[in-house]
Amino acid sequence: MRCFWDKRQLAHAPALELHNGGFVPFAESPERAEAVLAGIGATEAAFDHGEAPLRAIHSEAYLALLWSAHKDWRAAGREGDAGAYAWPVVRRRPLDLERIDARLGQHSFDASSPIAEGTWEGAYWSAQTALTALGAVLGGDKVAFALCRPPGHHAGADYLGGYCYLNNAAIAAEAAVAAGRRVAILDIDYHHGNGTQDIFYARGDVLFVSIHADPVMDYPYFWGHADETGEGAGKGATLNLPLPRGADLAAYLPALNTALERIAAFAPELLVVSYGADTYAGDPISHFKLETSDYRVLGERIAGLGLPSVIVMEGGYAVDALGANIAGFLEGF
Ligand code: Q9C
Ligand code: ZN
Repeated sequence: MRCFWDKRQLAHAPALELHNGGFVPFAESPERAEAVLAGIGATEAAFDHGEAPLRAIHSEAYLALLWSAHKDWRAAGREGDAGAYAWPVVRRRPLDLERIDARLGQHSFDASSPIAEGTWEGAYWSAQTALTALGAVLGGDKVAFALCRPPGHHAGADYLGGYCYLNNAAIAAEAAVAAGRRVAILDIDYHHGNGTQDIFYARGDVLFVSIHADPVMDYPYFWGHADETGEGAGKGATLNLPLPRGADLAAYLPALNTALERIAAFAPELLVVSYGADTYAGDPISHFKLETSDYRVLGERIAGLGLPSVIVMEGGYAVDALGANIAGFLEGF
């Protein structure tokens, strides 16, 4: 399988995140990418597709903020990484505010996704890596892997969160639609892919299916409940399959079968897989019980759809096991 990666993604390296009442080392570290590279072997560099595919998903105001936030933060006399501390949850108005703190609040849904000096560069090349993997599949490869970090599935059209800034999977999916393909997205990260869901929620032309920790118990809490099924033209084109904490392979496979049946019924021409290995039993921030050998099974089952597929990396924070957990999935696929 062709694997794509761009070392400019390493430029994104926030120092700390707010976690359970204190600041701890940022879990979505550059070392994650190094671990995956050691696990999967040779990679090909990303090709620059420019900003147009990013603008097809994200708003101008949001992209402008991502691009300038760290500079604006410094200009305001701040040290450390940029991040919001006030959010317009109660009083939402389309205000055109300039203050960096206001703009960060308008475009964030959590406080654990700092914007560091290299965040734009890292996120930009993460998205370009997904687009390059898509290009390989559009060019005739049956499957390609995009080693993307920062990840993307929590990022919406105009908001960041969950270590995500640009929604790599959505950007690739929309580029595939623009290339004339009927597209389904399968999200198997531990966490619900709220950003991807939001982006396609009112659209019937892209199917979004997610298996994740029940948001009654786990982040991102406010999305991913089973009764979220899409709206308007998108009614029925979102399927959420939440699982309880502690789910092992035996608990996971029935949900995967349901997901695959729905995808097959949608009859897509291309599949985007948001693959997070934070379903691993040893993951430090998650609560499923999949083992390294299980990822080969997941890869085999999803490949059984027989669809041209772009696999986009999302989470996975057990760095020592991450290389094997990604490589096993790709080998199974
Ligand atoms: N105390 C991805 O896997 N932190 N993002 C939760 C709970 C955010 C995970 C903190 C987890 C985001 C792509
Ligand atoms: Zn996750």
